[in-house]
Amino acid sequence: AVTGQDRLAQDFVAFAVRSGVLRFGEFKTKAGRLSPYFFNAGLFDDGEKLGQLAQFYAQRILASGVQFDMLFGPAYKGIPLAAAVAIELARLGRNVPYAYNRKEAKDHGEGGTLVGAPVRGKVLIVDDVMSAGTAARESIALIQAAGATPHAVAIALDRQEKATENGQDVPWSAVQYVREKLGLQVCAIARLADLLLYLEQHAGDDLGQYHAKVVAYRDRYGAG
Ligand code: OMP
Repeated sequence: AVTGQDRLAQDFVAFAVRSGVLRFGEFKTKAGRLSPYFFNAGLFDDGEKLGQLAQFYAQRILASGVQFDMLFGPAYKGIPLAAAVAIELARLGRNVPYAYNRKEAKDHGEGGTLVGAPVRGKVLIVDDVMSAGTAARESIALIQAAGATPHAVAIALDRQEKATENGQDVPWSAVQYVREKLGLQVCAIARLADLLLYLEQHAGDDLGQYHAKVVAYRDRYGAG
């Protein structure tokens, strides 16, 4: 075994590749970068994959020791994630409330933009990927507006790349910013470093060719 290897992260990268969620080629990110890899959590698209994904999140969350009173899933992709993780945590004996937001406020019926349990206490945001951190900042603002404490973020993949501010690259990553400047705990099932280790260990097969491309991407856009 390689030192520093994180079993859960390696198993997760393998699962994401097998599921077609983690792909290699040429992709444009939200920040406009040309990336040799892309992680599309929307492709965990059947009950079995979603259930397995929830197990990875729940294991990472519980092993991290992070404190939380409830889960919050940001619209849209965070909604099934938070729901699935809530089910898995309950199955493991840790039943907590969960809530999510709508993108459009309703002006009839129950009204408002928040759905589910009342948002209070220490909130754990469950989201897919953190690149530049735009999505995380929106969730933090919503939780604060509800009078609760955004305490932590659980994500599947930390791309470990430079965040952008007003269209400019800054030297730190979104995860570093959320941790150090906003004071939230962040737990990621896997990081770019785990993905690189996975590619290194598959040097002999089809995926091996992408190792150098991902290294070049990290050298250009990687944080810290
Ligand atoms: P930020 O809001 O900038 O942190 O970017 C996170 C979002 O980028 C995700 O919610 C996705 O919409 C998208 N994304 C991925 O889903 N997977 C990737 O591998 C890369 C991105 C991205 O565009 O940076």
